[in-house]
Amino acid sequence: MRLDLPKIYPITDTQLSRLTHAEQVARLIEGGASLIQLRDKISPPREFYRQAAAALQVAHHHGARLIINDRVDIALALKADGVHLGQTDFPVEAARHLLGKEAIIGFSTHNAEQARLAMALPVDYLAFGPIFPTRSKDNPDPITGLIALKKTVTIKASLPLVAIGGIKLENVLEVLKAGADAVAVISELLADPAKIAENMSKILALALSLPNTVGIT
Ligand code: TZP
Ligand code: MG
Repeated sequence: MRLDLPKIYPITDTQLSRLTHAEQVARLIEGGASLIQLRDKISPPREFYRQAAAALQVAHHHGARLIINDRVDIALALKADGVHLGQTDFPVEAARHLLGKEAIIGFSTHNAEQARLAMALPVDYLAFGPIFPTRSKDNPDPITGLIALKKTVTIKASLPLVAIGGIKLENVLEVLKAGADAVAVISELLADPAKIAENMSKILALALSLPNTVGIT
């Protein structure tokens, strides 16, 4: 069944926010987030596991879903809602085998050809980007821009597509109008930790103001 993605898909970043994953999750949920990805490129696995366990408790207590970036083992051990994998990460077929058919598996793509090839994989959504310049990822792929996004939207057919990279209040509507089903956001939500809930709720309200998004959160 096609995954129904919320319009705004926040991703945590402990370096940027200076908050634990659980604290970020709590504030994002307060702002209306219902699907959140935990991303941690610096903590040792033991620490990421510990923090992910706490974040998952918060998320599930509020009926929100949590996706773990990269670490299939952590997702499996904690019964998280799914994993997000990149082009050179753990193979998505093997992740599906380990996590089962109910798990949400997201897969990063950076050009139309990668998105086309991903159609044959056992994944539930595609990420596509970076759409705009971003400082939240080391060695990002080349910027795709909106034209490549529009082209990819026409070929991806059956899978929901999440646009990522440099998405902010000021450009979220053009990204959604270009055909993205959802947008993933880091810095616009987390750069000011005191305003995480407020910024989440602002960008969600804006995304939901588009006519075809009514009723989908
Ligand atoms: N993958 C492509 S761009 C990106 C990731 C993880 C970072 C997006 O962060 P921001 O701050 O919303 O540009
Ligand atoms: Mg990865």
